[in-house]
Amino acid sequence: MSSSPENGKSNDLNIVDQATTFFNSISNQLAGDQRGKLFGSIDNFINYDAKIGILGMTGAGKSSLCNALAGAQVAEVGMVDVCTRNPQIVPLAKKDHASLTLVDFPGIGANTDDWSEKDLLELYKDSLRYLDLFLWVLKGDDRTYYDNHLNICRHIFQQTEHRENIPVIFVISQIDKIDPARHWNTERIEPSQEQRKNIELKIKSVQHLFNLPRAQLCAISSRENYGLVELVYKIFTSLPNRPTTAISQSEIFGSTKFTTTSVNES
Ligand SMILES: Nc1nc2c(ncn2[C@@H]2O[C@H](COP(=O)(O)OP(=O)(O)OP(=O)(O)O)[C@@H](O)[C@H]2O)c(=O)[nH]1
Ligand SMILES: [Mg+2]
Repeated sequence: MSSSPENGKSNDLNIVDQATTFFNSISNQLAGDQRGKLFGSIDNFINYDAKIGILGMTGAGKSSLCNALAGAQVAEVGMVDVCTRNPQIVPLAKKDHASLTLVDFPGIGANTDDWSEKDLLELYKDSLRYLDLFLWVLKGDDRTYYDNHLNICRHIFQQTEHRENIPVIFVISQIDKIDPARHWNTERIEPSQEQRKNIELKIKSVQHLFNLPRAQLCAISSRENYGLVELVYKIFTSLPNRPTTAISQSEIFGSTKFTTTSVNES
């Protein structure tokens, strides 16, 4: 797994400066007008149709993240059982010469009738051919995933026959549940001081485990709409300058294994 800077726009100081100025001018909550302002600016950052994959173990919060970014219930969320059955295409933003599309993948470990673990790993590996950026989602309040998770993640991203440098952002999700969970500051919609300390410890432990630069990590809560603006900043500054493949979106997503949804803001 390599970091994005060699590959993505993080190398391009103008883009980073521009993004920093832009993001400093907006509030931290991704809501209402803000979403339009943010995604309406994509053509300042890219000039192609970017495809962003959301990958990770089942229950990590991938579909919830899609919904939070889209500001609408575009993806089904499973409260108890495995949920996403097929990769789902979520068009997030579109300008004349640029667009952002999310691909919400079924989670690893799901073992459904639709996908065996082997097929799912193949589906993930195949996505290295066409996705421009990956979000690998890890559940923030999980303690036991590490060994298996790490192996699977490495297995997928060390497919150098497809790609030299793979832009991946590791998203630590559901951080409102990090202990002491009941201390979440509901008024300010942010973690309490005690939670912040534990979130920082979690970030450091994932950073160490996956051997990542801090810039490739983000801590979010989709439920509380927290950390999403920072995540979008990282997405914009990590997307490569050029698309990964010249194959059109309709060709890639035309196959029956993908389902498409449209975003109607709620
Ligand atoms: N408290 C809290 N719960 C969350 C958050 N994000 C997701 N969840 C819950 O976590 C559970 C799983 O969420 P999903 O979004 O369906 O997870 P997934 O990764 O898409 O799961 P699969 O489709 O099975 O791979 C659901 O009960 C969600 O409500 C969050 O930010 N905070
Ligand atoms: Mg899902």
